[in-house]
Amino acid sequence: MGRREIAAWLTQKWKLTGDIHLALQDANGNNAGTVSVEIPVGPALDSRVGVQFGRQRQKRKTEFSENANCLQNWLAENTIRKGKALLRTLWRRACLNMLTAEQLRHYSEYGFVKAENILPDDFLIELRSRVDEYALKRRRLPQEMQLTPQYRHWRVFGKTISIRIPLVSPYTLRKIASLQHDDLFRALMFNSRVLDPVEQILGPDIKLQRIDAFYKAPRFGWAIGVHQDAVYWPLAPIDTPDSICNVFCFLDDATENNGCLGFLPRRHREGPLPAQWVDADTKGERHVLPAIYSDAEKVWVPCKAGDAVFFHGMTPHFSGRNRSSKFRRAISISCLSAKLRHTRFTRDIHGHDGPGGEREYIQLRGRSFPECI
Ligand SMILES: O=C(O)CCC(=O)C(=O)O
Repeated sequence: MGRREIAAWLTQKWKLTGDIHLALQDANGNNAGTVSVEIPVGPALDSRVGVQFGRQRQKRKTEFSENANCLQNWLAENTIRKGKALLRTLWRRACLNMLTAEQLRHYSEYGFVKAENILPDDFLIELRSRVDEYALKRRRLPQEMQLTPQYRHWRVFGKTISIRIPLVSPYTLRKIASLQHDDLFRALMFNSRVLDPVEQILGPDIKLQRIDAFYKAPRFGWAIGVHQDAVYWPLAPIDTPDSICNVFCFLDDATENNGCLGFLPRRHREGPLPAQWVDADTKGERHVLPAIYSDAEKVWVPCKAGDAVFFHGMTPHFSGRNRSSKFRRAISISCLSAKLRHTRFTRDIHGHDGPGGEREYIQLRGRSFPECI
């Protein structure tokens, strides 16, 4: 394996796990120290970053044992110089994960913020082809995952008729649910590029509410009405600044013409907004009453493929129809503070009955707490 391949391997490892630890050996196979990078996480950037290089006890040697020989040759030339250069590169990339102070202020004030280029091109290609394999039924769908078709509704003589469009092709697909059962999407939901900003917002203890893919088919993909995600979830509190953060990662360019997201800025601070139940994208959705906002308030957030929008679980959001000739695909990852509690019953907090069962939430980072989710 040449240097180029090693670099590719390191990049791949970085991409999937967000960190790198190399155990070094000299030409005789003896421990020559470790190179490790701890990726900066959380708001206390300066104090949490640790970059080490030195003759320390060997760490996690098994992680690169299959590449030991080539790494050994490569690093033996000038371990320290190359190791430090590697760390500098990784360090710069690590810092790219973080939201700036201005972005954090934007999130806190408006309830959302866009972050550009969080997913590198090669990862995007893999993610797109994986969702398409499921959408085209070319990959076996784990039984815990579901393909959800679009609904259509018609008013006939004062009654709503809802038709679930058969899932004949990706053109009728709306959602691929529970992507945590797929290895690539697991890698995405644990990736530092996603979780470092989330940790800046929610703090170090994070759990997963859901990770789903959302399709909007060319011409056919419907608009999504103004709604607040967290009101559906039997959790509390849902409206503190550090309770719930959604990460909406775009796999395709998204504009107003093909279904980018839009938001009602600042309204995440107002708790559950008055809403009505409607049959829309699915049967029975809770849409914010049009009477309480104006179209002038709406802010559209066009994104490029690889960009993500981080938004609070209570931020009212929506998306338009796909009027273009191309698919708009996106992955939505909803993250929870591990300090939230089960309410068991959504009526307690939102004034309506909803599914309130307790369930396990996957730990994405940090610790869990007694009496909490
Ligand atoms: O796919 C979309 O455009 C929006 C999906 C969404 O807002 C949601 O499921 O909460």
